[in-house]
Amino acid sequence: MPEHGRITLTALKWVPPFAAGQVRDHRVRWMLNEIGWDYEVELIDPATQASGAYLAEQPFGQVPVLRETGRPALFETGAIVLDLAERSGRLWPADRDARALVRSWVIAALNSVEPWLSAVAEVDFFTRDETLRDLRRPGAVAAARARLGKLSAALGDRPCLVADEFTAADLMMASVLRVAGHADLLGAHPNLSAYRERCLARPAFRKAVADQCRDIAAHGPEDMGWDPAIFAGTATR
Ligand SMILES: N[C@@H](CCC(=O)N[C@@H](CS)C(=O)NCC(=O)O)C(=O)O
Repeated sequence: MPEHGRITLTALKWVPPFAAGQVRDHRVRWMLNEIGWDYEVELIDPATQASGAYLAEQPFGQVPVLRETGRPALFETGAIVLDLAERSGRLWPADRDARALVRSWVIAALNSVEPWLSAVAEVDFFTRDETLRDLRRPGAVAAARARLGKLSAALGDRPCLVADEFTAADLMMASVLRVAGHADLLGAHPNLSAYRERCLARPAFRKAVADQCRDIAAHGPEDMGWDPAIFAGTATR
């Protein structure tokens, strides 16, 4: 029996340059690269995202979806990464209690850390009104820094979040710690910065981001059905 069926991952055909390398399918690419399972990528556009067939796989029309022959299509990066870890036994501790902690940390990354960092990114990248931005930014940054302070204390001087080995928990947390990476939110916590850099130095991560950026660079806003004038001066090719 082969270890897995034929795998296809969905990703966006194009995003503006600030988002290239950040789109969440990189997490699943990273995990698949760590495991060494082959996969194909289907690049999609808003028309596909809005189609009934895609919404039946991903109720919110987002990427990524992981399709595998003989299995239901999976969505939500946390669920996909945990599923791949469990099935492959990679980035997945042998000890049952350690595995329970990996689940806790994957969910903590997505539920207790990412929203605070996303709030800063949301202000910086998507709030056009300068007055509103100036009003909201200090609070968002302070809240993110407070949350990262707690994470820094929890990590302490350990190399990884669970069991002193790189697990799916570290993959997800390091990916989350890239959100709002432009804002130097980790500056006050050298242990967190070093942790993030250690995790992101892994070849499987570098390949995931390089592959995503290559796919995006091969397309433009017109491939998403968007007016290129809106993105004038930002095209990546
Ligand atoms: N919670 C979801 C979030 C997925 C998500 O936000 N995907 C974004 C790209 S990073 C997306 O598809 N955005 C396009 C859209 O919402 O139309 C997950 O972790 O899989």
